Amino acid sequence: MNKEYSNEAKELREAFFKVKQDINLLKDEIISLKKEPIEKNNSIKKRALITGLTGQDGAYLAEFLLKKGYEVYGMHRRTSMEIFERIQSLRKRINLIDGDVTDMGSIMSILKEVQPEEIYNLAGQSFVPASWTQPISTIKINSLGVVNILESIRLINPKIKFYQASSSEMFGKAQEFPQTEKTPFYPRSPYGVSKVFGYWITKNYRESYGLFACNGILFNHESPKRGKQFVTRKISHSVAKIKLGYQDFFEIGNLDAKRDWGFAGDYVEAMWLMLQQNKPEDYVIGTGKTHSVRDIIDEAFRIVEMPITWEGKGVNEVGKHNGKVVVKVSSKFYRPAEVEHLWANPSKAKKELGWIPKTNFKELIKMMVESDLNHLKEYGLLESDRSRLDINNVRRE
Ligand code: G4F
Repeated sequence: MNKEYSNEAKELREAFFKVKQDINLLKDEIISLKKEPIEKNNSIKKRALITGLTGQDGAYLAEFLLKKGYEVYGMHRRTSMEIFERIQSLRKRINLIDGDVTDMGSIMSILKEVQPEEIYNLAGQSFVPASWTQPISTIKINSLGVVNILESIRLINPKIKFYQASSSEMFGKAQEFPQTEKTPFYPRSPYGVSKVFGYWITKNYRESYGLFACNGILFNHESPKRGKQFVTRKISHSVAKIKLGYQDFFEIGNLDAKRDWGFAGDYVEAMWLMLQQNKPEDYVIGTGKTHSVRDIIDEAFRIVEMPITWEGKGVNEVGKHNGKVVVKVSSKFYRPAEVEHLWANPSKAKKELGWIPKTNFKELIKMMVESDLNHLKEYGLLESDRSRLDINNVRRE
């Protein structure tokens, strides 16, 4: 594990692991097809368009809709480096289309060409801290992107059903606990503000033009496919690296922020259910339970049998295992304005959609930590992982 490699050897090793990864993904695809055959559906295949296909939710939703027998079209923004990691095993079954929600012309052409019955708008700048450094582009994608799609639907085919990925970040400095569809919004970041616009314009097009347009107000939803900058995955990946000796400690921000954390795989079903109702409505989707960032860290270390204790206060607080520091608080990860506590009341979704989350908090963290452990054991710490790390924090391989 702790070996030095020449550049050539490093490249060969990466290429070898890439091939190994592709073979495993193919195996997974065959297993999943055997285990869960496409539901028999005698009617003509429904066609769905997903924007933001390459993100965590896009990947789970595409998989879900394929199992339901849909023809799935995935819109993605062309970048110099194509990122299809999360949908690798589904790629052959999805129709990929280049498009950009900030460019209305591109959406109109796609709607004409694909003629979808349902559109799931999952495209977005979803990392809250980035919305302070890039507020304008966040608003272009998260706010103007929504009205571009709604206008395209109105002009091309107002019968298309539309799902908008709204967010619990809109509640921000929450005005009541737990939060329902009626709780007033108080966003605390440019991200939250951009999502409030997306929410209202969706509701407005429903009320103005009779579009079948729904807001799913999703609370935090996580999985092994979550980006490593989000706190749950940052913790699961860091704890797995510490357990395997790749890293000594990791740094974290506000330990006491509380969220209602659920499993993304469960939440995509709720998105689909919203578009299958007789009437378009908005729904809060969450588990109804909250945990702090500290709870996630405690649980993740418990899973790898390295229980920790906490010492100190504020930015001087540390988490120790057997007297050795494994977690350090750093103000670097504090936000200009924090959302301290979000807690969902998903009763309406339960009553009207018949939706309930299947995965609890402990199962979610276990799934994420085990996935990171298994991946690291199989492929080691790849250069692609290393480039995203704080190098001072990592022991050389
Ligand atoms: O994992 P987070 O970055 O997610 P956040 O900001 O709650 O947003 C996520 O959920 C929203 C739904 O409510 C989505 F709309 C949004 O797109 C995204 O998916 O941070 C969660 C909490 C925050 O309070 C943050 O301050 O964890 C706290 N935190 C503490 N230390 C940290 C860290 N967050 C990150 N990302 N990194 C840290 O080191």
